[in-house]
Amino acid sequence: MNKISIVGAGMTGATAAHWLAERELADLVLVDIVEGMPQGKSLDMLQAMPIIGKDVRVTGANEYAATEGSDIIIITAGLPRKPGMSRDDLLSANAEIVGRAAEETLKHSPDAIYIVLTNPLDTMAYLTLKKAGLPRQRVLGQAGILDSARMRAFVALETGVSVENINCYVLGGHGDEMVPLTRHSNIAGIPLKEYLTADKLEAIVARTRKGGGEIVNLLKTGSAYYAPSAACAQMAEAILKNKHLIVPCAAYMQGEYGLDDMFFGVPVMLGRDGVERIVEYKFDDDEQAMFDKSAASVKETHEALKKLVTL
Ligand code: TXD
Repeated sequence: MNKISIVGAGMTGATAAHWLAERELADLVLVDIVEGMPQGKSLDMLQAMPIIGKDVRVTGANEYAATEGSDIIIITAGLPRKPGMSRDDLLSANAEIVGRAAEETLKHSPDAIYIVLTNPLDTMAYLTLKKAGLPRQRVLGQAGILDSARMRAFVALETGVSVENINCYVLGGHGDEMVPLTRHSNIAGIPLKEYLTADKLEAIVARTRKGGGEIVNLLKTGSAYYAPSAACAQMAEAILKNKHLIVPCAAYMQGEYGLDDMFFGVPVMLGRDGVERIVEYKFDDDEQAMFDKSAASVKETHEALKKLVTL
């Protein structure tokens, strides 16, 4: 059986475990600093397995030793946003937490592939890669599947067509400057622009960009977790089943799209080795301008990180 360890057993981490257990992909370990909480949640989840008929062992711990020999490490430890906060406001607190999680887990699982969720996402993935000194194949950030799913859900609400027929691609950094590619998005192969008026499409794009903030404002005490953790489970499945699935993920750029030494949301082919390939779209001028703006914003957060920690 494969093994997946999740560092941070809060809303996103525990819900990721839930989705992963449903997929019967791997034994699961939840790690958190709160005493008893990961143990309690995992025991509860373990007791759900006979009911849903999945042979998955779920354990909880406060120590990293429990993550020994993991195939995948998911990092969701850290603070979430509260109303009025941007993802970048979380930088200094989360950098310390994620840096330590990356270093400690690597000691016990030298071959693991990392999926990072903690915000500010692109920069926390960058930190993980640098702190752990890993090749780029083995570090991914989750953002693009979620941002694209938000757009898909809004298009489904507007058109009444099955979510399965709706293909949307949102690239770029995981922030308000993200890049929804309406020209590449379609419903069963028909361009979105033929289904929706320009106004409707624009409203969907705007709601997608602020999709996370809309939920933060409703919840008031935290941020979204069902959809982010479902996205994370999809990535883990693509890796463990060696699916060669192309999905938007944050990956380390080495010249692709003209970007270097930074994480950014691009279409990535996922397989057993992690990042197998980065797919390059051809952009028109407007798309390129959005892409550049988003990249500049992510670069800025990377630079802020470098002032805080030695990488
Ligand atoms: O799509 C995405 N990338 C995201 C990102 C979508 C949802 C949430 N996203 C980010 O993940 C969010 O902005 C936060 O930075 C993290 C965690 O969000 P979550 O909503 O799960 O926050 P919680 O419920 O507060 O859980 C965080 C847990 C909590 O149980 C803490 O005790 C724990 O992290 N924590 C730690 N665990 C282990 N080790 C350390 N040092 C630690 N510090 C805090």
